[in-house]
Amino acid sequence: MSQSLDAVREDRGTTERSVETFDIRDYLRLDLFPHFLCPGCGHGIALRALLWAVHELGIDKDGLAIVSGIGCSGRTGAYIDANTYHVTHGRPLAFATGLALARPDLKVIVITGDGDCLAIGGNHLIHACRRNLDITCMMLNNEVYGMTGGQASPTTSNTRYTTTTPDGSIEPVFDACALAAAAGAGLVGREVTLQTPSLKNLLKEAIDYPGFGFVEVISDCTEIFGRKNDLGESPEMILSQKAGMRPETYGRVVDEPFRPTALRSGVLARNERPEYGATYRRHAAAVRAKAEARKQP
Ligand SMILES: Cc1ncc(C[n+]2csc(CCOP(=O)(O)OP(=O)(O)O)c2C)c(N)n1
Repeated sequence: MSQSLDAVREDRGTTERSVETFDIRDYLRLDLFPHFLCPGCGHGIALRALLWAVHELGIDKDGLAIVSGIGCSGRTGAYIDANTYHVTHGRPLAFATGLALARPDLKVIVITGDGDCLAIGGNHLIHACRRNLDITCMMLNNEVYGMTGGQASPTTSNTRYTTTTPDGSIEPVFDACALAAAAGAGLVGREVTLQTPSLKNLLKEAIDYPGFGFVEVISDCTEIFGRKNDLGESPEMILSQKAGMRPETYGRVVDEPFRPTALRSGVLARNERPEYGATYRRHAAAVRAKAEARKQP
């Protein structure tokens, strides 16, 4: 057994939060373990990166609100020992919008999947980006509807086999980051799970950003998608995802909306503009003041 977090801090004589003091168990509902993810699923790595980012930012668990939709991706939220809301399929951003407006004191983080966020929830995504409300959205892209047995999603790559594309998918895919940037998200980025420290840093930047931060995590569904497409085990899948990335130094620009092959990683777009919650509260205060003034004799 490793030392408790407090004991480690005491040893170091510091409250600084770093990788040495990060014990993921401090952020998990261990009574829910064993978890339900398949061996090799990338979603667990993304969850670790997210909690590591939360730890390094020093976010108090009581002040953290995790909102997730339905899917293997959404289910990961249930394991986090914080305020968690597991809402209907496709709606975590709609729920999070209300929560962030009503409780600006909370750090609101959405965990969603490519199906949850881009298919049934696509409408909510573009409007969340448009508003630029202070929410972080971590979208786990495994190219498939994992939880329901492997149907095609809006990010299923061309020619890939799924239960709904038995002869190979022929639909063009969404580039989620291009979509989010075009719809006005304040900060947009992408990372593969293999680069866990980089993913953690990207998530830190998105969480810290006062506005809508969208992070696409290239995850892997080894058991269903990988098996059906003969992509090997998790290590092979993760390595080929990394090999498919273009280095960030190619430019901090988003890809074509319908990407042909490779993707870029890192921070891909910044769209600095006012955060909607503050604008909303100022507007509401002005409306209230006007109403009060009208009441005066
Ligand atoms: C209204 C509604 N429609 C459909 C479903 C069935 N359903 C559950 S999860 C899911 C897809 C999830 O896929 P994704 O968001 O990519 O997450 P993953 O499981 O791959 O992590 C679907 C279609 C549902 N639960 N509710």
